[in-house]
Amino acid sequence: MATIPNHNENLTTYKLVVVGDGGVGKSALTIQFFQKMFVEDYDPTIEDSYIQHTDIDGQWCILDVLDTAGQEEFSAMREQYMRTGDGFLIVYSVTDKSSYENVPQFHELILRVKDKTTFPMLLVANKVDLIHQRSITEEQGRDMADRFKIPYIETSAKDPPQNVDKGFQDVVRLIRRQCAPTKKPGKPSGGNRGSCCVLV
Ligand SMILES: Nc1nc2c(ncn2[C@@H]2O[C@H](COP(=O)(O)OP(=O)(O)OP(=O)(O)O)[C@@H](O)[C@H]2O)c(=O)[nH]1
Ligand SMILES: [Mg+2]
Repeated sequence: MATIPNHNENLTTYKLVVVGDGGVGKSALTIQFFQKMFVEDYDPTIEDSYIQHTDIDGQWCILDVLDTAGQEEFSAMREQYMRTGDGFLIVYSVTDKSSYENVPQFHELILRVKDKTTFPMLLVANKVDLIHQRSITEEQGRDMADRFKIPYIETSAKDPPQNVDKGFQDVVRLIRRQCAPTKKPGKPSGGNRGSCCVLV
């Protein structure tokens, strides 16, 4: 059984932002992760946020996830929410070619807003359960991720979920890795326990 987290402890908060075109499954993934259910209906999001204590690799933390609007009419809000993110899931649907083609726009905007050449983010190819409607192959997805030097994951928010928890957890791992103290030669590895940067 998992240890009950001590709420008085100074837990690290990770702010994750889920971006991507409208209808690719950002809300379905987020709701599957937080509420363990699949939302069948499409109800376009304006902006929703979810917060939860969670144990990732034996370290408790607070996950604060912003599920954003993919629809073009809300695109003016993008820079604002990107400023707040510690890590990003860039989601496209393997059944929707234009959502794949729009990935570079999200990637570029994140780097521009953060004024960085790299930032913790994960390319998420969602709806892989829809095998017969698939128009973007795994190879195309991996090529895009390699081009941006970011990790790639294939997911399905539909029951039974595939890689949903791993997607969110992997972004936290990327943030932690970025924050981990560099190992000095001759010194024992301290890993990234007791993270060097509290992101709250
Ligand atoms: N089969 C299948 N359907 C999915 C999956 N993920 C989402 N959907 C469906 O796709 C539709 C759109 O999903 P949403 O999660 O609302 O999409 P969104 O990216 O949040 O869209 P916006 O809020 O407009 O940006 C819904 O009908 C979902 O049930 C998936 O992995 N597999
Ligand atoms: Mg949504």
